[in-house]
Amino acid sequence: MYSIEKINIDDKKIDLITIKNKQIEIKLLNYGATLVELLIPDKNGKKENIILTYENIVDYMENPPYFGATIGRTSGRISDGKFTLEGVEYSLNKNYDMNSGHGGSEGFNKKIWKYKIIEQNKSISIIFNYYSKDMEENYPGNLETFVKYTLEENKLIIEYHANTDKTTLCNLTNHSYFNLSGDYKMKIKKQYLSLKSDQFLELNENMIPTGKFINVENTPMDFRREKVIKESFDYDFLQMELTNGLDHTFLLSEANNAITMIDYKSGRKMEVSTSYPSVVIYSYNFPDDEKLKYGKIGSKHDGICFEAQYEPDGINHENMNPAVLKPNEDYYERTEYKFSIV
Ligand code: G6D
Repeated sequence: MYSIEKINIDDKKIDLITIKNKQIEIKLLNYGATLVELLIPDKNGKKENIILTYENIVDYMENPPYFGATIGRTSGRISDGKFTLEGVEYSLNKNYDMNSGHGGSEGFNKKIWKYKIIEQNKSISIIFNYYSKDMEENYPGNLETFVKYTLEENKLIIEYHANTDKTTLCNLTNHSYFNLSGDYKMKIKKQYLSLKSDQFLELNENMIPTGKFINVENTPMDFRREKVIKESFDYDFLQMELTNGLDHTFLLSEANNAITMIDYKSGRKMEVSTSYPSVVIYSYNFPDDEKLKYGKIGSKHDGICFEAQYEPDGINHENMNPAVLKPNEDYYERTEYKFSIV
């Protein structure tokens, strides 16, 4: 089932699309191919929202924390906004201090995407499509991008497809902030996380990977055994002082159920599987009084992002995935969120 609400914001024609099956309901915007709400039942069958949502749709036009947005062409920071491809140096717009971040000043999160909805026997999907022109934000190549959200029983699946006519960078992700308590009744600190990752990337003071892979053993970054998230915040650890919380790239040792988050109070469990080699975990470390739904004001650690992707700034490091897409190659990545009750 689906429905569409038309909203005019200045000269922009925005659609708010609701899609649901028996277990899950999502709301999306064609602006930024953004996930606005994600409702799933708790242990008593009560459906509530498990991602951070702005009270007013108009706030998605700027959206500094990138709530629910599709990030492109590249997720995370590119050091100094510079990279070299096939001998040519490119300079991106620097919208993150001295760096470029999340696709530049006007990333894919600020574009109006075309879309179509496909209803099948056991699933319902929405496919968003955006054509990014050669040298948009100073990235080379015309890039045709598709982001497909599918509801299938107790799963939300996000698939990314892209093609280019010139060698370029491509690293697409979704930037939803999860909080399984439902309508964010409780901070994420009291929720549990396990992560199949043995190593994370060290960051320098500008939040760019130094190129060093650190073993998680004996650090607060060790989530190999399930633990309450607060345990990691309570630790004195320079890497987390730098970022005011979690804002790090973890290399995944296993694709299947790589991330598990549980809220024992509501009984909600989310398992994330992905084809991407890593995930950036960001714990909403710098809220800015965002006006959230249910009359709340966004505050530190109200939500946590699991941005499955290639390592940010990989193009500038020999030992990382560069996230380069060549003509005649098909970019295809898939991240699945499976919901159940514990
Ligand atoms: C990303 O890693 C980054 C953060 O540093 C940033 O501030 C946030 O998006 C909005 O996850």
